[in-house]
Amino acid sequence: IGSFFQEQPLLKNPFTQDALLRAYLRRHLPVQDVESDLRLFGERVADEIDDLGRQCEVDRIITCPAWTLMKEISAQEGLVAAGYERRYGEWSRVYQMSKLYLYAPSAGLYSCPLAMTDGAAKVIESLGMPAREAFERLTSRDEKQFWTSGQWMTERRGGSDVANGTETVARRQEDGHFRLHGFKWFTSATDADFTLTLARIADSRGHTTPGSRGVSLFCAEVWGSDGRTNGIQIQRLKDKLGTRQMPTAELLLDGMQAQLLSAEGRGVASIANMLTLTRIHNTVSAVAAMRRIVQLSREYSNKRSVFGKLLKDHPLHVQTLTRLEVETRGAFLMLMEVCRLLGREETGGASERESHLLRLLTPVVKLYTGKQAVAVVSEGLECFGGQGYIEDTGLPGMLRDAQVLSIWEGTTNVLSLDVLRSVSKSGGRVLQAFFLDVEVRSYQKEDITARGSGQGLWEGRGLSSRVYSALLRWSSVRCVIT
Ligand code: MFK
Ligand code: FAD
Repeated sequence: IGSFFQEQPLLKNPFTQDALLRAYLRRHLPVQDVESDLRLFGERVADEIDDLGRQCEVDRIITCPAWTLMKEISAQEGLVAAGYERRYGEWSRVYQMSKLYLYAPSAGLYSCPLAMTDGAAKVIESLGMPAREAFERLTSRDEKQFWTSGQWMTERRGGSDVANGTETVARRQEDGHFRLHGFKWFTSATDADFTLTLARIADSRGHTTPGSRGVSLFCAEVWGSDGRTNGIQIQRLKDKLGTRQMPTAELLLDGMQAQLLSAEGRGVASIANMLTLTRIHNTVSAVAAMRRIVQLSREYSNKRSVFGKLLKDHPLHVQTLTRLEVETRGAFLMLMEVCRLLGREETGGASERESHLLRLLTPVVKLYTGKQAVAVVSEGLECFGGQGYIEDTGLPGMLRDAQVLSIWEGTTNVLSLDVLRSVSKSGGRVLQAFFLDVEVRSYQKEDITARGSGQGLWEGRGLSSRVYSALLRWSSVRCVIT
């Protein structure tokens, strides 16, 4: 974090500080290697990465050295690779996302390109490896080989309504490749090596098919071997409320050479795998932001003295911290459940019920935590009094960055409609799976209390079924209102 006049809260190892994460892993993934790796990585986050995160600034698309270092760290630490090496079988995603959860709040938004990189790898894998070399680079631990990916979907006429809003046209070349012409309105982490994008294939007369059936999925390298862009003009950098650590640009595609990835006309359905992954990453960032502000607020409460005693000794302040803690714990458990289900599905161990649950819970957890991150971080800033509003502390940026979490990767209402889509496409089976899950859990009287902090204050009991019901009810209410 930044600088304080008061005695400053210290960012300590976020892994050793996180009793819930440690308890969760001890229970579900009790592997010494994982514990040691996350402990070491937590030290690296506190001692090295957090400082780099604050240095990340951009000017045009010249990124700072810290941004480049973040890319190297991401490869070295296997922040994407871990999801595909599957070293811990069905728990590999839990491991990978635990690591990203430690990383995200210190990473100067490098979590964004990693989310898209993971999503691109997932799409390539799910389509049977039509771009094997790219897949190997996207999932590499070698910093010289490692590529990041963009996700260029949004155009001026539509970010939510991609199927109707896509105007980019793809012209087939004699060698089987395509040249893309169009305008991409929002492209984040635009310094990426590679990208997935959508376009309409023109027939020999230059005509395209409207609507979803006309949209196909492409991949492309962003830079040529001469260091110049691949038929791309950077039109403008967005002047944003937050996420200022990374470039978000408007791009003119002026003959970008691209490879068709999906079947023709299956672009929207094919990119859905990317959306599943990036929405889970979004949730990681949301919950991690909540955890970080709670950790810092709690630390500060041991240091700031008001009305003759430390903040931690004022019951009303402790009540505020406790509410934030409970909210964060609920969100964390929901996130981990989704990661667990993803890991099971990817390793072939998921039952039909679990696949339905994954489909249903992914939009629910993204939309819910996107909103909660803003509320929790905002309340967290207040725990620092006036200092929470002062840029020197590094805290206001957390609130600005949280605000995007409910907008990108699908707004709250669009995701509420995605919940309805999952219900209708499955003939209601996602809901049956959900209620069965709740029933099974209440029979088992599963106690998800995580102990270990040594203070009863921080315990949260039996949240799972209540959190699930609340999230679903909340989402359904929004759908009905919509
Ligand atoms: C820090 C962490 C995160 C950082 C990443 C940040 C950087 C990137 C920021 C971005 O914002 S990238 C852009 C993100 N854009 C969106 O999220 C788009 C929001 N819009 C939607 O989600 C719409 O629902 C969508 C465009 C996906 C579909 O709208 P349609 O055209 O009304 O969909 P339709 O016709 O119902 O479905 C088309 C097909 O897709 C269907 O398959 P079939 O053709 O086989 O029937 C659907 O089942 C399938 N589909 C749609 N959503 C799906 C899905 N399949 C699985 N899962 C889903 N969620
Ligand atoms: P609109 O679709 O116009 O939405 C406007 C409002 O209408 C919203 O409140 C929405 O909830 C509501 N709405 C839309 N449809 C419905 C409906 N059917 N029913 C009810 N309400 C509805 N995109 C990329 O492709 N790649 C990127 O890298 C990228 N990076 C981004 C970075 C930042 C910082 C930001 C802010 C955005 C980024 N985006 C990116 C774009 C982002 O994904 C879109 O802005 C988002 O999906 C919303 O689309 P839109 O802006 O067209 O809003």
